[in-house]
Amino acid sequence: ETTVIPVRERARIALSTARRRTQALTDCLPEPELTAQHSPLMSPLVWDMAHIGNQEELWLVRRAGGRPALRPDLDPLYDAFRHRRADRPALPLLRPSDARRYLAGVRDQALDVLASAPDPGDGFLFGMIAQHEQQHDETMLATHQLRRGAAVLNAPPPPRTAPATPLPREVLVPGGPFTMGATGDPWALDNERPAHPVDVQDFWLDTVPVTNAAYQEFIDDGGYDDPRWWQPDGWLHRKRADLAAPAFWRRDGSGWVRRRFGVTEPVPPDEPVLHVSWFEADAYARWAGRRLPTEAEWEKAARHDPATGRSRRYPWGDDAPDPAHANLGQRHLRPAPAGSYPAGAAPCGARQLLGDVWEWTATDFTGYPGFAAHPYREYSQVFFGALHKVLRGGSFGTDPVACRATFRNWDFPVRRQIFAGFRTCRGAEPG
Ligand code: AVJ
Ligand code: FE
Repeated sequence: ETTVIPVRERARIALSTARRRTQALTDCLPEPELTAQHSPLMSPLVWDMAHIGNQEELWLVRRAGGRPALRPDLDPLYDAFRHRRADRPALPLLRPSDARRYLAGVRDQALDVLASAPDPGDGFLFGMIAQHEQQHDETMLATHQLRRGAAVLNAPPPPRTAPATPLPREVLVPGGPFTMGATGDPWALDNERPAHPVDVQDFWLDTVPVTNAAYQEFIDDGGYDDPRWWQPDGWLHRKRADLAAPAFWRRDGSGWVRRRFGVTEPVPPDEPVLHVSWFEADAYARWAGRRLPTEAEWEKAARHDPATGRSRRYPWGDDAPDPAHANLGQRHLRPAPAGSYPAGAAPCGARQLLGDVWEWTATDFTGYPGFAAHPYREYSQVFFGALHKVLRGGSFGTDPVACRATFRNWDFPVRRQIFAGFRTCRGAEPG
């Protein structure tokens, strides 16, 4: 049974949910921590705050509402293409109190536009802006992970729903065509479109993401010191960056500890590995005699229903995610043990495809056949090409509004500050 929420209501809820999260991530820090740059990879949090407001002003107040600009003077400061992240602290940015006032003023107008629109249609621009704010909220959560100093965020651990008896190591995803890309999801973004058929061969996919324990075997086996496992670029990067373990890990006697949101703790063996680059994921897979799934393989595993031939919206069906399906929405500040969330399993039997950790795929980020930028080239199109690898599935830091089996994320193959892990696969012998 599904309840149909009217578009206006759905948009209002999505916007206010995002705003509560933005506030939770910024109200917990004193002003100097909001204006500081915690890592050259990240903007100061106060830049994310006003950038969220500026995008909302551009797309909801000016574009959707046709209303005059509130603060046109802010456009160049908060244009992500104008200044690199490392240069942003030196800009004459709004102070935190002014950024909060700006966010609130824009929101008042945006909600008024929503309420007074003669016909909200499918509410795409409102959905896009709610997703944009939530994407920055995940980025701000990564900034929290990078910052030094005592913990300020707190959340309960995920519930223990991992099975007592071990799951099969891998599941078979049957070959044949399936529909890739958004099918009837009005808030799907431009890079998820258009839906198109893709043929995928039979393959065996890890039932769960690669765990810390499995990843430690790669470390213990000298995986970081053996160029056989690494792509040439990856090996160069491994040398130059002196990689020896996932980010935030440190040796402690005979074992490992990790820093997680300001707390140092033993690395939990049964959790999906987190904060590894694409190069590390790719090297692990080769060491294991396997490979990363392509993006199409990942999506087929996550949504193809062999019983009906249909592509689902989520691994478990079309119903919106609830807390039993997946570890999403910053309810917990860590992945759940591998094998958790039986209610979120895909038809092929794979678990935790959505939530917990983003999963690196083998595929470069490109447009689907017939791609059309919408509503602006700078969301996706300018990132197409061999420089970025696709990630799928969302993490514990991803809000459900910005997570579905078609959602595509991307990053450079060296990046580790995002909440990324991976799973591996291998081809199946035909017959
Ligand atoms: C889709 C996460 C790669 O953060 O660069 C935010 C999302 N785009 N503002 C990013 C985004 C514009 C984007 N990612
Ligand atoms: Fe942005």
